[in-house]
Parts: sequence; structure tokens; C-alpha cells
Amino acid sequence: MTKRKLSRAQAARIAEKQKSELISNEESGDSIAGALQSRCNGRIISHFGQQLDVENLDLAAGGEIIRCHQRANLPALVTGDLVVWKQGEAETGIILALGDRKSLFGRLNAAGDMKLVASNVDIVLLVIAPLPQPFMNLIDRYLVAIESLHLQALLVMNKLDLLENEKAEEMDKMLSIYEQVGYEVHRVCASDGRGIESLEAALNGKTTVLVGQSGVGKSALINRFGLETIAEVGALSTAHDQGTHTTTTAKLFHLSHYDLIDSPGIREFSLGQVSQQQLFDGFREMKSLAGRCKFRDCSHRTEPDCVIQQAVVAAEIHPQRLASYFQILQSIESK
Ligand SMILES: Nc1nc2c(ncn2[C@@H]2O[C@H](COP(=O)(O)OP(=O)(O)OP(=O)(O)O)[C@@H](O)[C@H]2O)c(=O)[nH]1
Ligand SMILES: [Mg+2]
Ligand SMILES: [Zn+2]
Repeated sequence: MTKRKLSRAQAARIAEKQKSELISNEESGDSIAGALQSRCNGRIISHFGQQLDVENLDLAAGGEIIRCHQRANLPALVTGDLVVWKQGEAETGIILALGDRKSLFGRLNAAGDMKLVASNVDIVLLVIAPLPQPFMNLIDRYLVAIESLHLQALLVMNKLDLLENEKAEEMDKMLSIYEQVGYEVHRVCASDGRGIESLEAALNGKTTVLVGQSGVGKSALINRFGLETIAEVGALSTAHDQGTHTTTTAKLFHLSHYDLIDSPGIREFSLGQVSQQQLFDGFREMKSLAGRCKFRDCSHRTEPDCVIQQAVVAAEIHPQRLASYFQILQSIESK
């Protein structure tokens, strides 16, 4: 089935019909949303263009995966979504409704459209590595997005085996900036397993999406956690030591005590709808000083008695973090 374009009246009629279908068997007094949530019988594991893989949540089905289409009037669905589905013709199913999303992680693509990555996650695990070279501004953008969604951020330096001498010092300096701000930082190695156990302890009972540049080893880490090859891993390009965009679609994996969502690596991370206030609050060390500058509308650039500038002088805010803040501010102002 290809996605049909529906007129507004058709879409409204279908939505009304679905709603009555959904509540018809519920006990009276249940809210429609509550009824819908309790009827969710599937979770989206992955998607491929118009088709989605849905895990049958009926316990008796033993984790069966059904290839599904979605009804045309539903919004774009994403890995992690809870849905109501039913068996269609032949082997495929039809997704009828989308359950509530506890959280929705996404970013803007180059064209400025929101690109959804995963929903219903508790933790965003931001993977970096000595190679490909990490960028603080990229990390900071991710952190602002994570803070604005009130999700937990874990910063993970993978490929410990590639860290030596000068590189190790440079990376340690960068990581310590985030540790000082209060982020949990893990140093691990997907190749030899170092640091994996303590990272696993932080993931227990949670759903975690792995994000970061292409080639940092998100999929390799998932294989290390799973003790087998469940996600495809691709070599870095020999010319530029960059990732080769091996993972092309977000995919959910069940591990013994937690769920992981692998996601395609990115080159740039553009924030979606983030207000200036959310941006400021996305820098924890600045948020803790909110409202204490002399001028209420202080831009924290050249005003007198600016506590942010004072904190930079006192080494409580790293100048590179403040530079990141201004850079992101400029990018959201010019949207
Ligand atoms: N030396 C070393 N190489 C690693 C480690 N982890 C991953 N790699 C290598 O890094 C390359 C990229 O790994 P992937 O797991 O495909 O990276 P990814 O982040 O999933 O990349 P995309 O799917 O493109 O986003 C592969 O050649 C891996 O073998 C590590 O701990 N040490
Ligand atoms: Mg990958
Ligand atoms: Zn100020």
C-alpha cells in the first residue's frame, strides 16, 4: 500500500472511526488516551521507507516481528513508538494508532526538516572517539537537545585502545570539562571490552538511544553489549578517517536487562525548535547562574557585572563552552 493523500474531511472521518474503534471495547470512564495506551500491542523496532517492523507485544507471540504499513492519516512513526496494529492481508500488518510518546528525540536535517530518531527513550548515550575527531560544538548541541527534553545524557568515549600520549591528554582535558559540569562520562573500548561493565550498570532497566558521529563505534558497542554481532559495523574511510554511514535506520535491540536503539551517525547536529531560554538552560553551568547578572537582558558579552563572564574568569565556565553557546545562539537566531 502506498501512502495516499487524504482530503481533510476523509482524514477526520478516519480518525473519528479509529477513535470509536479504539474505545468501543473499553470500560466506560476510561479516558480515550488511557484506553489507547492500554491497547498498544506493538512497538516499532525499525523502519524502512513506508514499511515498519513492529514487535508483537502480546506475550504469547514471543517477540514476533511483523512488517507493517501505517494508516495514511497517522503522523510519521519512529523507532520506539508504541502502536496499535492488526494483522492485514498475507504476512503484513497495519498500524492503526500511535500511543503516547514519553519522549521524542530528533534533530533537523540539512534541509531544515525535523528528522525523528527515536521515541520513548530514557537515556541518550552520546558516543565520541579519538577517531573520527570529536567537536565540542557538536557535543554541546546534543546536550542542549537532551536537556531540553529532560532526558539523561551519558557521554561515552569509545576506542580507548587508540588513545595514547598527546591524544589521551587532549581528550582527557575535553572530557573533564563535561565531568566538571556534572555529566556522567564513561571511557570504554568496544574492541577489548574495557569499561563496558560499569556502563552497562548505568543502562539497566532503561531504553537508551546511541547517537553521535558516523564511525565512532555505536554499532560496535551494541555488539559488545550483546556479546554477538547484532548490528552492522563499517570501517572508517581510509582517506579522511571518517565514518561511512553504515547504519542507515534506527533499530531497537533487546538486551538482557535493557533496550538499546542504534541510530545512523551524523555529520552535523542541528537543533530543532529550541528557544533562547532552552538554549541557555541547556548549559547547566550557566543555568545555575540564571538571573544574577546586573542587567536582566544581559547578553553575557560585554555588559558590566555579568556573572557569566565573571564565571569564565574564575574558571567555573570553560571559555569553549561559552563560545559554543554563542555559536548555537547565532544559528537559532538566523533561522
Ligand atoms: N580501534 C577501535 N576501533 C573500533 C572500536 N569500536 C569500533 N571501532 C571501529 O570503528 C569503525 C566504525 O564502527 P561502527 O560501529 O560501524 O560505527 P558507528 O558509530 O556505528 O557508525 P555509523 O553506523 O556509520 O554511524 C569500525 O571499523 C569499527 O571496527 C574500538 O573500541 N577500537
Ligand atoms: Mg552504526
Ligand atoms: Zn550576563
